[in-house]
Amino acid sequence: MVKVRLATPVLKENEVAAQENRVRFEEAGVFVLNLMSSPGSGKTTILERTLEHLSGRLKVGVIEGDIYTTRDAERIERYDVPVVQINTAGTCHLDARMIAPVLEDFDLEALDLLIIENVGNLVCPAEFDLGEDARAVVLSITEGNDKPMKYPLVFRLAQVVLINKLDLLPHTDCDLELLEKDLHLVNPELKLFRVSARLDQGFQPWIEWIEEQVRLKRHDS
Ligand SMILES: Nc1nc2c(ncn2[C@@H]2O[C@H](COP(=O)(O)OP(=O)(O)OP(=O)(O)O)[C@@H](O)[C@H]2O)c(=O)[nH]1
Ligand SMILES: [Mg+2]
Repeated sequence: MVKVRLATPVLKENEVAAQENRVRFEEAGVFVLNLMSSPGSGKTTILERTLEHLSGRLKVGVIEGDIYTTRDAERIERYDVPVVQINTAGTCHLDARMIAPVLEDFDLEALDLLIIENVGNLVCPAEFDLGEDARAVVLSITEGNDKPMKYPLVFRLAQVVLINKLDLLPHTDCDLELLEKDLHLVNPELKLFRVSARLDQGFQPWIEWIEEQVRLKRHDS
């Protein structure tokens, strides 16, 4: 039998760093959301719409995780919120040790919400706790109905799934009811929101969910 030893220490180290981040977030009373998906599902577009909806309501900071470029951070900068880019230089996910140093770049105490856009990848980011309060996965309907069953971990560890690109429904073979049924088979606790980031549709329940989490976090701290 082949023994695999490498992953355990890496993940253990990550857990220690994630716990330190969590303590920092608790002290600051900031609600931290880890936004994950395959490449191109619409994380940044959803983030843009979310920032528009939350403008004047919550103080939001953003960490953008990307392998090489600063393109997503440049898109977010236009919304006049503090944003920091992390380039992972080839690594397929963010980890807790990458997050810790960039927290110095924010006035965390002044923020209500910190959104971390993870690297586009449905597999690796799921393995790495960043110290966040909640995970939201974006799943666009063009990716195929089988994704919840083929990549269950990311959905199992999430609290929310945003089913995106609803405007494209007539052009796909997506069965929305079946997709939602499979998501709930993988994780019965998941909150599901149907949205079209392009048309800015379906965002109200998502925004209300965020505002409720921020309120709860303030009371906890
Ligand atoms: N039709 C349609 N297109 C969308 C929607 N949301 C995003 N897109 C498009 O999908 C493409 C990818 O969107 P992004 O927001 O950059 O996706 P992402 O998940 O941030 O991508 P990575 O950061 O590269 O993983 C862009 O061309 C968007 O305009 C939507 O609701 N409907
Ligand atoms: Mg993006």
